[in-house]
Amino acid sequence: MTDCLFCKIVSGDVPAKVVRESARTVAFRDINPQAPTHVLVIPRDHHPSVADLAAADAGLLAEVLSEAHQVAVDEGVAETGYRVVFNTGPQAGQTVFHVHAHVLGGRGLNWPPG
Ligand code: D5M
Repeated sequence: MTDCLFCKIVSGDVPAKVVRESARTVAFRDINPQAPTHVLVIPRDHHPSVADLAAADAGLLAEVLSEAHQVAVDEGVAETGYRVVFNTGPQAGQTVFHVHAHVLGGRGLNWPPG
């Protein structure tokens, strides 16, 4: 999609600190980090939300989750613990409507989240 911020990161038109790539996914540092590790994992293809991705391509959703775990390993937070979050819809705080997994770690994370 031409007016999608994360599609522009995939195409290289908007710069990002990419930490990991696969044929179908890109992982990059969140511009407003909420934890010492805060990386976003996205599919290269445009899907607005995790619900849309699950319906359209469950295999790609599994790959996004696998890449999220590999980010945690690469960042050294897999052993201590990390969180993978898909904000879905405005009330959950989704602001960018290209599905993205937040990978958060490197500090204690409260539950329930705000
Ligand atoms: O999360 C959207 C996230 O996207 C939010 O944590 C900020 C991040 N963001 C926004 N613009 C950029 C750029 N240009 N680079 C990296 N990260 C970015 P949501 O769950 O939709 O609220």
